[in-house]
Amino acid sequence: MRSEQAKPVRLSDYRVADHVVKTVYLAIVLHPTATRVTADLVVERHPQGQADAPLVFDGDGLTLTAIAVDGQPLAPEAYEATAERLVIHRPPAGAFRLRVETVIDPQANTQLMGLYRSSGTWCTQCEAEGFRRITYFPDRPDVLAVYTTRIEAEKKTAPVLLGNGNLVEAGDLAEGRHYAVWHDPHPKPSYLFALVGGDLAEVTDTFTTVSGRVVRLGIFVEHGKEDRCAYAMDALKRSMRWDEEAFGCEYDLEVFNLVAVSDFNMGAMENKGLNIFNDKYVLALPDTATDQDYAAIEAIIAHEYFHNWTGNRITCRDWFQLCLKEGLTVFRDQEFSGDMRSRAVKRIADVRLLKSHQFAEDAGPLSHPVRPEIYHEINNFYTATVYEKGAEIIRALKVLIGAEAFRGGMDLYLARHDGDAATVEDFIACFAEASRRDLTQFFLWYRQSGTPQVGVKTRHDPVAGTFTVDLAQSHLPTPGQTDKQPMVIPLAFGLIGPDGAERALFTEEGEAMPGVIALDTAQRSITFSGHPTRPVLSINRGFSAPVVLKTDLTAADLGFIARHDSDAYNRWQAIQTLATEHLVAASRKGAASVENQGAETLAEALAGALAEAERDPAFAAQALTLPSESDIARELGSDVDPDAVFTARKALRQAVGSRLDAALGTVLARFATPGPYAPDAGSAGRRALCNVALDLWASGGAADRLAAVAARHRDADNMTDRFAALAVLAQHPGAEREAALTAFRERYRADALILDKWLALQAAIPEAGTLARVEALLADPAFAMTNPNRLRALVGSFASGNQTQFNRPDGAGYTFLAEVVVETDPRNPQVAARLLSAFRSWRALEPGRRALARAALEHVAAAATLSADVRDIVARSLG
Ligand code: B3K
Ligand code: ZN
Repeated sequence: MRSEQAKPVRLSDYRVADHVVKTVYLAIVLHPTATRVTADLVVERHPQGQADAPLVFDGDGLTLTAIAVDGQPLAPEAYEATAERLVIHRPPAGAFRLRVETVIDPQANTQLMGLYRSSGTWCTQCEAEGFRRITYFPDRPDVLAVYTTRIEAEKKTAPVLLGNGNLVEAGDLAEGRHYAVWHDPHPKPSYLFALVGGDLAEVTDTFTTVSGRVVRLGIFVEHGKEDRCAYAMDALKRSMRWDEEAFGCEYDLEVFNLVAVSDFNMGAMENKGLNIFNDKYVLALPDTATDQDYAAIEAIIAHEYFHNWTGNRITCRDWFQLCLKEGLTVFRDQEFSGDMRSRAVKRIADVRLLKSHQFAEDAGPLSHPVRPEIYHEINNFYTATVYEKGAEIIRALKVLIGAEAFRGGMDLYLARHDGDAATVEDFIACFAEASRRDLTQFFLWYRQSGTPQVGVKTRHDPVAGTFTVDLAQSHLPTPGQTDKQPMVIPLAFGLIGPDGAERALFTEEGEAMPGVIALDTAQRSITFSGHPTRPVLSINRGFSAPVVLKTDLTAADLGFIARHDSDAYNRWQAIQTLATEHLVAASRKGAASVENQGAETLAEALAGALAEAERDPAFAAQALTLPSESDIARELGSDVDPDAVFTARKALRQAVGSRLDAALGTVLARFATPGPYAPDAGSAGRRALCNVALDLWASGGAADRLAAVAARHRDADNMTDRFAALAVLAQHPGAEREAALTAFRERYRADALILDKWLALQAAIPEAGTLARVEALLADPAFAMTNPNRLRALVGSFASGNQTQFNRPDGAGYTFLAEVVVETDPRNPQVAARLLSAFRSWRALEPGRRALARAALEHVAAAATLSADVRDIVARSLG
């Protein structure tokens, strides 16, 4: 625990390691408090490293018990070993064998980095810098070695012993002990190392790869949870097939194991051949998981699996290149889910997430480039920007160069860099080559932070029959970046005639034009010919570029797009824009009337979406979901009053609900899913539509509706419907709500993951009593301060999911979060830092709340000791 801000790491300082490790033999004797780790390493000087350099390996909290070079114990003056570093002053010039022995205490490891215990199971998390908490090592992603791991443990406590790669040997030992040896033939960086030891149940299956190799698949879970693994296994097999078909990526080991643990700092981890998961993203049964949970399981199983190529076979040269594996792998998992489900609906869900998380991050003090150039703590860069914007850039690249050149670039990248620790430059060079284009300007997407703004104006000349689109891009300053250059922004677009039909695109000179404008200058005008009548411009179709659009489209144009656009994404966006414009105006005025023209058009558009629900219920559900309070706050940009936003949104929900009352009632009856629960996208879409309709129907109607919602809650035969009805009840204070919450708690008392939903829901109630409720829940046996899932469910939902109560005008929400962060930090800095980033939009608040938020951040900054993680977030937030 360091209190001072440590020296930053800079991309420009990159140089190769002086000493690299070629092979690793790790012998690990598992013990709750004194696990012995013997590392036998083959070490070499890097040909480009500094000659005569001492050997310097990383450590973190380590105790050295023995050290030998080429079989000879080292004299004490020949080396120096601290908790944080191992230095051998004069290592041999040629290759040599180094043996290092350390003893570590997994039980005391509350950071959940390195080797730790979760419900008695030994497991590891090494990305980004956790391997150095197991043994001294050049713990950086550009040192690739072949690993063999021998794990030994008491057979009773750890009958299951798992490592990376293939099992090569296993057997019994004296005194009730046993061992297993795993060998991974693929050279890998230390962050992909993993082991697991514990008493777990196994669910098995097999997968035959495209070339006919049979891979043994295993999912390991707590005993009694075996029946909750079927969906994860199915998702895994579909992922394996899809990656062969879509990207030509075949699996490369004899086994693929996946372990679910209940204490985990994030979603999951792509360790080679041994993915470790937060159990939340593995376990699912109709009665325990919602449709959203099923979709998240499918996406995360796929994501980690896809890392086998984009991340593991080709890894990152340094942590600045994190988006090289994360952005690309998110793009791949999005494409996978799009193929498994509805493409348009998946795209809408992804853009919602991008805007709510990444746009918000990019508009505040934590904004950073997709490829940062400086960091104090790398764990704080696993952000929406690196992941989600990183994926958007790749999608934009595909729009810019076309699907064929994109696939050519991917093929080239996978072939050329297999086995490498690569850079973003290496990646983009493959696409430049495949598309024969200069992508220098495109690279600015990786270097410039902030969300570009694109202004769009249109002019119609009925006499000349021309239609002109004037485009302008602008870039707001972001931390450390004041002057920005114009970027290349690929905008997919189309022109729609008054009959609703797509018009052919011709330039003024009469030449055919493609449906993509690459806006690569600050301003640009394009004139189209052949338009005696005014067409309507549909631009940034499919959200082809991650920008904020400001168009001069009228409410009537938006209503027209909502009805006629061939691009489903823009049909949805048009409705959202209408709703957002109304809500922004209502939040500013403090008025919530829906009497202006835009509101009328919005109501018609929503009615239209509802009338079309038959064709695509999931799309209708998205259309009926109004922008969130944080979406509205982001649009407001400054002087945000969360109470005014809430009031405006609530009024609109009520108005929509009462206006569409009859249609909503029909939907509820008509789209009920018949028969037993199935998690497929079609059934999930029907449920989503019913549940958003239920919310509006209850908001718009009389109070006696709640009894009907409560009955729906009670009678539901699956978690999706049961929880959705509970969420509606949660919005309405009264006896129904409290009774339902109590019954839910009782019904699922033994199921921590379900009680997380119960905690999260209560933390999000938009009422003045919520903070007291959250504080009381801290003492509920369902909650545990030490478990990241519980903390995220209760405190994370309150801070990030409850705009009015976290931002209480008296500042008590801020004080509460600051205190939880200070309390959590010594135990788990990563989770504490993540919770603290709920302050990311504090500067956009109205002055009173802004001052209180600043005071809470300063309170954190003043804590006696802070981790590097929290210190970094607090420093940048106040910065
Ligand atoms: N690569 C991991 C994230 C590791 C986070 C370390 N703080 C999961 C993923 O993105 O697939
Ligand atoms: Zn990832």
